[in-house]
Amino acid sequence: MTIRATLAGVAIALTAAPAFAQTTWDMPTPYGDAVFHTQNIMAFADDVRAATDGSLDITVHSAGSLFAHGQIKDSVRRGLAPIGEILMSQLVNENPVFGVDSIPFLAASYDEAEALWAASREAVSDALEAQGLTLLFSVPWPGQSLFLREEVTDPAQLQGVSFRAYNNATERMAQLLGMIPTQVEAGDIPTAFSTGRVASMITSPSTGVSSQAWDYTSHYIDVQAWLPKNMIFVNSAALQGLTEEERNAVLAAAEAAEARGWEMSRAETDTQIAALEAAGMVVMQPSEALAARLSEIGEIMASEWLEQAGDSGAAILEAFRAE
Ligand code: PCA
Repeated sequence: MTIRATLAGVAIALTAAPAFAQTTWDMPTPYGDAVFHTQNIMAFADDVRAATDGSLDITVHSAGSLFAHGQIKDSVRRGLAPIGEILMSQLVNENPVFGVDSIPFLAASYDEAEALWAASREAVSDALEAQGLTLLFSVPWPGQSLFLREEVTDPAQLQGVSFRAYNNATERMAQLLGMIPTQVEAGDIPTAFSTGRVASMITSPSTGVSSQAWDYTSHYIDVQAWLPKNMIFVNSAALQGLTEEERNAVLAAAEAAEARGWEMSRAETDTQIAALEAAGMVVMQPSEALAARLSEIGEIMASEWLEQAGDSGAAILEAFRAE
Protein backbone atom coordinates (compact mmCIF):
# COMPACT_ATOMS: atom_id res chain seq x y z
CA MET A 1 0.00 0.00 0.00
CA THR A 2 1.30 3.45 -0.83
CA ILE A 3 1.73 6.06 1.87
CA ARG A 4 -1.04 8.08 0.30
CA ALA A 5 -3.45 5.16 0.44
CA THR A 6 -2.53 4.52 4.09
CA LEU A 7 -3.09 8.15 5.04
CA ALA A 8 -6.41 8.17 3.22
CA GLY A 9 -7.41 5.10 5.21
CA VAL A 10 -6.47 6.82 8.47
CA ALA A 11 -8.45 9.91 7.51
CA ILE A 12 -11.54 7.83 6.78
CA ALA A 13 -11.17 5.97 10.06
CA LEU A 14 -10.86 9.23 12.03
CA THR A 15 -13.90 10.86 10.50
CA ALA A 16 -16.02 7.74 10.13
CA ALA A 17 -15.99 6.54 13.74
CA PRO A 18 -17.82 9.44 15.39
CA ALA A 19 -19.84 10.31 12.29
CA PHE A 20 -22.11 7.30 12.27
CA ALA A 21 -23.52 7.10 15.75
CA GLN A 22 -22.24 9.47 18.33
CA THR A 23 -24.42 10.53 21.22
CA THR A 24 -23.22 13.51 23.23
CA TRP A 25 -24.59 14.08 26.71
CA ASP A 26 -24.23 17.28 28.73
CA MET A 27 -23.93 16.57 32.43
CA PRO A 28 -24.58 19.42 34.90
CA THR A 29 -22.98 19.05 38.34
CA PRO A 30 -22.98 21.50 41.28
CA TYR A 31 -19.43 21.35 42.65
CA GLY A 32 -16.08 22.64 41.34
CA ASP A 33 -13.34 20.81 39.46
CA ALA A 34 -11.07 20.57 42.50
CA VAL A 35 -13.68 18.57 44.42
CA PHE A 36 -13.19 14.78 44.46
CA HIS A 37 -16.85 14.17 43.51
CA THR A 38 -16.30 16.08 40.27
CA GLN A 39 -13.04 14.24 39.60
CA ASN A 40 -14.81 10.93 40.12
CA ILE A 41 -17.53 11.96 37.66
CA MET A 42 -14.89 12.99 35.09
CA ALA A 43 -13.39 9.50 35.45
CA PHE A 44 -16.89 8.01 35.01
CA ALA A 45 -17.31 9.99 31.76
CA ASP A 46 -13.86 8.80 30.58
CA ASP A 47 -14.80 5.19 31.35
CA VAL A 48 -18.02 5.47 29.36
CA ARG A 49 -16.19 7.06 26.44
CA ALA A 50 -13.54 4.32 26.47
CA ALA A 51 -16.04 1.47 26.81
CA THR A 52 -18.16 2.74 23.91
CA ASP A 53 -15.25 3.71 21.65
CA GLY A 54 -16.48 7.28 21.87
CA SER A 55 -20.03 6.59 20.72
CA LEU A 56 -21.35 8.00 24.02
CA ASP A 57 -19.51 11.18 24.93
CA ILE A 58 -20.44 12.79 28.28
CA THR A 59 -19.34 16.39 28.84
CA VAL A 60 -19.28 17.37 32.51
CA HIS A 61 -20.39 20.96 33.26
CA SER A 62 -19.18 21.44 36.82
CA ALA A 63 -19.79 24.12 39.46
CA GLY A 64 -23.38 24.84 38.40
CA SER A 65 -22.14 26.24 35.07
CA LEU A 66 -24.94 24.69 32.95
CA PHE A 67 -27.76 24.65 35.53
CA ALA A 68 -27.73 25.93 39.11
CA HIS A 69 -27.76 23.20 41.75
CA GLY A 70 -31.43 23.81 42.54
CA GLN A 71 -32.41 23.31 38.88
CA ILE A 72 -30.41 20.22 37.99
CA LYS A 73 -32.96 17.61 39.03
CA ASP A 74 -35.84 19.19 37.13
CA SER A 75 -33.63 19.83 34.11
CA VAL A 76 -32.85 16.12 33.90
CA ARG A 77 -36.46 15.15 34.58
CA ARG A 78 -37.62 17.40 31.73
CA GLY A 79 -34.89 16.15 29.41
CA LEU A 80 -33.05 19.49 29.15
CA ALA A 81 -29.99 17.52 30.22
CA PRO A 82 -29.89 13.70 30.10
CA ILE A 83 -27.81 13.16 33.24
CA GLY A 84 -26.78 15.07 36.36
CA GLU A 85 -25.56 15.15 39.94
CA ILE A 86 -27.04 16.75 43.07
CA LEU A 87 -26.78 16.52 46.84
CA MET A 88 -29.38 13.86 47.66
CA SER A 89 -30.82 15.70 50.69
CA GLN A 90 -31.67 18.65 48.48
CA LEU A 91 -34.85 16.72 47.58
CA VAL A 92 -36.01 16.07 51.14
CA ASN A 93 -39.12 18.24 50.67
CA GLU A 94 -40.26 15.81 47.95
CA ASN A 95 -39.72 12.70 50.01
CA PRO A 96 -38.15 12.29 53.48
CA VAL A 97 -36.11 9.31 52.25
CA PHE A 98 -33.73 11.72 50.50
CA GLY A 99 -32.83 13.16 53.92
CA VAL A 100 -32.01 9.91 55.68
CA ASP A 101 -28.26 10.52 55.30
CA SER A 102 -28.38 13.94 56.98
CA ILE A 103 -29.46 13.05 60.50
CA PRO A 104 -26.64 13.87 62.94
CA PHE A 105 -24.95 10.77 64.39
CA LEU A 106 -27.35 8.25 62.87
CA ALA A 107 -24.56 6.96 60.60
CA ALA A 108 -21.36 8.87 61.27
CA SER A 109 -18.72 6.39 60.07
CA TYR A 110 -18.11 5.03 56.58
CA ASP A 111 -19.20 1.54 57.62
CA GLU A 112 -22.44 2.86 59.06
CA ALA A 113 -23.00 5.12 56.08
CA GLU A 114 -22.55 2.12 53.80
CA ALA A 115 -25.08 0.13 55.81
CA LEU A 116 -27.52 3.04 55.73
CA TRP A 117 -27.10 3.32 51.96
CA ALA A 118 -27.72 -0.42 51.55
CA ALA A 119 -30.89 -0.03 53.63
CA SER A 120 -32.18 3.06 51.79
CA ARG A 121 -30.95 2.66 48.23
CA GLU A 122 -34.05 0.93 46.89
CA ALA A 123 -36.41 3.55 48.35
CA VAL A 124 -34.27 6.35 46.87
CA SER A 125 -34.12 4.62 43.52
CA ASP A 126 -37.93 4.04 43.50
CA ALA A 127 -38.62 7.68 44.40
CA LEU A 128 -36.47 8.79 41.45
CA GLU A 129 -37.93 6.22 39.06
CA ALA A 130 -41.41 7.57 39.85
CA GLN A 131 -40.22 10.82 38.24
CA GLY A 132 -38.70 9.13 35.20
CA LEU A 133 -35.18 9.20 36.61
CA THR A 134 -32.81 6.26 37.06
CA LEU A 135 -30.34 6.28 39.94
CA LEU A 136 -26.81 5.50 38.75
CA PHE A 137 -24.59 5.90 41.80
CA SER A 138 -24.10 7.78 45.03
CA VAL A 139 -20.98 8.86 46.92
CA PRO A 140 -20.69 10.39 50.41
CA TRP A 141 -18.88 13.51 51.51
CA PRO A 142 -16.52 13.05 54.44
CA GLY A 143 -18.00 13.64 57.92
CA GLN A 144 -19.59 17.00 58.60
CA SER A 145 -17.67 19.13 61.09
CA LEU A 146 -17.82 22.65 62.48
CA PHE A 147 -15.86 25.64 61.13
CA LEU A 148 -15.85 28.53 63.60
CA ARG A 149 -14.14 31.83 64.30
CA GLU A 150 -13.24 31.03 67.89
CA GLU A 151 -12.69 28.08 70.16
CA VAL A 152 -16.13 26.86 71.24
CA THR A 153 -16.37 24.52 74.22
CA ASP A 154 -19.74 25.56 75.65
CA PRO A 155 -22.65 25.20 73.19
CA ALA A 156 -24.08 28.47 74.62
CA GLN A 157 -21.26 30.28 72.78
CA LEU A 158 -23.01 29.40 69.51
CA GLN A 159 -26.21 31.31 70.40
CA GLY A 160 -26.94 34.02 67.86
CA VAL A 161 -23.98 33.18 65.61
CA SER A 162 -24.79 33.34 61.88
CA PHE A 163 -24.40 29.99 60.16
CA ARG A 164 -24.10 28.79 56.57
CA ALA A 165 -26.61 25.99 55.85
CA TYR A 166 -26.81 23.84 52.69
CA ASN A 167 -30.01 21.82 53.22
CA ASN A 168 -33.01 21.52 55.57
CA ALA A 169 -31.11 19.42 58.10
CA THR A 170 -28.25 21.90 58.54
CA GLU A 171 -30.82 24.67 58.91
CA ARG A 172 -32.72 22.69 61.55
CA MET A 173 -29.53 21.84 63.41
CA ALA A 174 -28.57 25.51 63.52
CA GLN A 175 -32.00 26.47 64.86
CA LEU A 176 -31.72 23.86 67.61
CA LEU A 177 -28.32 25.32 68.54
CA GLY A 178 -29.80 28.84 68.67
CA MET A 179 -27.82 29.88 65.60
CA ILE A 180 -29.02 31.93 62.63
CA PRO A 181 -28.93 29.90 59.41
CA THR A 182 -28.74 31.13 55.82
CA GLN A 183 -28.68 28.79 52.81
CA VAL A 184 -25.54 29.26 50.71
CA GLU A 185 -24.31 27.07 47.83
CA ALA A 186 -20.81 25.62 48.23
CA GLY A 187 -19.40 27.83 45.46
CA ASP A 188 -20.63 30.96 47.24
CA ILE A 189 -19.11 30.19 50.65
CA PRO A 190 -16.10 32.54 50.46
CA THR A 191 -18.30 35.49 49.42
CA ALA A 192 -20.92 34.74 52.07
CA PHE A 193 -18.22 34.87 54.77
CA SER A 194 -16.35 37.86 53.36
CA THR A 195 -19.53 39.92 53.07
CA GLY A 196 -20.55 39.01 56.62
CA ARG A 197 -23.68 37.03 55.75
CA VAL A 198 -22.38 34.07 57.73
CA ALA A 199 -19.70 33.46 60.34
CA SER A 200 -19.70 29.68 60.77
CA MET A 201 -20.65 26.45 59.00
CA ILE A 202 -20.79 22.69 59.17
CA THR A 203 -19.37 20.85 56.17
CA SER A 204 -16.72 18.33 55.19
CA PRO A 205 -12.99 19.04 55.39
CA SER A 206 -13.13 18.66 51.56
CA THR A 207 -15.44 21.64 51.19
CA GLY A 208 -13.45 23.44 53.89
CA VAL A 209 -10.35 23.06 51.72
CA SER A 210 -11.99 23.79 48.35
CA SER A 211 -13.50 26.96 49.80
CA GLN A 212 -10.28 27.92 51.66
CA ALA A 213 -11.96 28.03 55.06
CA TRP A 214 -8.75 29.28 56.72
CA ASP A 215 -9.31 32.66 55.07
CA TYR A 216 -12.42 33.31 57.17
CA THR A 217 -12.58 30.77 60.03
CA SER A 218 -9.93 29.69 62.51
CA HIS A 219 -11.21 26.57 64.32
CA TYR A 220 -12.17 23.19 62.89
CA ILE A 221 -14.07 21.05 65.41
CA ASP A 222 -13.92 17.46 64.25
CA VAL A 223 -17.42 16.20 65.04
CA GLN A 224 -17.91 14.18 61.80
CA ALA A 225 -21.63 14.04 62.53
CA TRP A 226 -22.96 12.53 59.28
CA LEU A 227 -21.91 11.72 55.70
CA PRO A 228 -24.33 13.33 53.25
CA LYS A 229 -24.26 11.89 49.74
CA ASN A 230 -24.31 13.18 46.21
CA MET A 231 -26.29 11.13 43.74
CA ILE A 232 -25.92 10.77 40.01
CA PHE A 233 -29.04 9.98 38.00
CA VAL A 234 -30.10 9.83 34.38
CA ASN A 235 -33.32 10.58 32.53
CA SER A 236 -34.79 7.06 32.14
CA ALA A 237 -35.98 7.67 28.58
CA ALA A 238 -32.52 8.89 27.59
CA LEU A 239 -30.99 5.76 29.12
CA GLN A 240 -33.46 3.58 27.23
CA GLY A 241 -32.66 5.49 24.03
CA LEU A 242 -29.04 4.27 24.08
CA THR A 243 -27.91 1.13 22.32
CA GLU A 244 -27.71 -1.88 24.61
CA GLU A 245 -23.93 -1.75 24.49
CA GLU A 246 -23.90 1.92 25.52
CA ARG A 247 -26.44 1.34 28.29
CA ASN A 248 -24.35 -1.50 29.67
CA ALA A 249 -21.27 0.71 29.53
CA VAL A 250 -23.06 3.42 31.55
CA LEU A 251 -24.26 0.96 34.18
CA ALA A 252 -20.84 -0.70 34.51
CA ALA A 253 -19.05 2.66 34.75
CA ALA A 254 -21.59 3.77 37.39
CA GLU A 255 -20.90 0.73 39.52
CA ALA A 256 -17.16 1.33 39.28
CA ALA A 257 -17.64 5.04 40.06
CA GLU A 258 -19.59 4.27 43.21
CA ALA A 259 -16.82 2.00 44.53
CA ARG A 260 -14.07 4.45 43.53
CA GLY A 261 -15.95 7.43 44.97
CA TRP A 262 -16.39 5.83 48.40
CA GLU A 263 -12.66 5.04 48.45
CA MET A 264 -11.78 8.61 47.45
CA SER A 265 -14.09 9.95 50.15
CA ARG A 266 -12.56 7.77 52.88
CA ALA A 267 -9.06 8.88 51.86
CA GLU A 268 -10.10 12.55 51.81
CA THR A 269 -11.07 12.70 55.45
CA ASP A 270 -7.53 12.56 56.86
CA THR A 271 -5.72 14.32 54.04
CA GLN A 272 -8.10 17.28 54.00
CA ILE A 273 -8.10 17.68 57.80
CA ALA A 274 -4.29 17.74 57.55
CA ALA A 275 -4.56 20.37 54.80
CA LEU A 276 -6.74 22.57 57.02
CA GLU A 277 -4.17 22.28 59.80
CA ALA A 278 -1.27 22.96 57.41
CA ALA A 279 -3.08 26.12 56.28
CA GLY A 280 -3.12 27.34 59.89
CA MET A 281 -6.47 26.21 61.29
CA VAL A 282 -6.75 24.90 64.84
CA VAL A 283 -8.01 21.32 64.60
CA MET A 284 -9.73 20.12 67.76
CA GLN A 285 -12.11 17.52 69.13
CA PRO A 286 -15.49 18.69 70.51
CA SER A 287 -15.71 19.33 74.26
CA GLU A 288 -17.90 16.95 76.25
CA ALA A 289 -20.59 19.60 76.59
CA LEU A 290 -20.66 20.34 72.88
CA ALA A 291 -20.62 16.65 71.94
CA ALA A 292 -23.50 16.00 74.36
CA ARG A 293 -25.60 18.85 72.96
CA LEU A 294 -24.98 17.75 69.36
CA SER A 295 -25.93 14.21 70.18
CA GLU A 296 -29.18 15.41 71.83
CA ILE A 297 -29.92 17.36 68.68
CA GLY A 298 -29.26 14.23 66.64
CA GLU A 299 -31.91 12.39 68.70
CA ILE A 300 -34.42 15.19 68.17
CA MET A 301 -33.77 15.27 64.45
CA ALA A 302 -33.99 11.49 64.15
CA SER A 303 -37.43 11.48 65.75
CA GLU A 304 -38.57 14.42 63.62
CA TRP A 305 -37.42 12.56 60.51
CA LEU A 306 -39.20 9.39 61.56
CA GLU A 307 -42.41 11.32 62.12
CA GLN A 308 -42.25 12.57 58.54
CA ALA A 309 -41.01 9.37 56.96
CA GLY A 310 -43.61 7.15 58.63
CA ASP A 311 -43.66 3.39 58.13
CA SER A 312 -41.31 3.36 55.16
CA GLY A 313 -38.81 5.41 57.20
CA ALA A 314 -39.12 3.02 60.12
CA ALA A 315 -38.50 0.09 57.77
CA ILE A 316 -35.29 1.72 56.51
CA LEU A 317 -34.00 2.30 60.04
CA GLU A 318 -34.85 -1.27 60.98
CA ALA A 319 -32.99 -2.63 57.95
CA PHE A 320 -30.06 -0.32 58.76
CA ARG A 321 -29.84 -1.56 62.34
CA ALA A 322 -30.00 -5.16 61.13
CA GLU A 323 -27.02 -4.62 58.76
N1 PCA B 1 -20.02 19.76 51.06
C1 PCA B 1 -21.23 20.25 50.45
C2 PCA B 1 -22.30 19.35 50.95
C3 PCA B 1 -21.73 18.59 52.07
C4 PCA B 1 -20.28 18.85 52.01
O1 PCA B 1 -19.44 18.30 52.67
C5 PCA B 1 -21.49 21.65 50.89
O2 PCA B 1 -20.93 22.10 51.90
O3 PCA B 1 -22.33 22.31 50.28
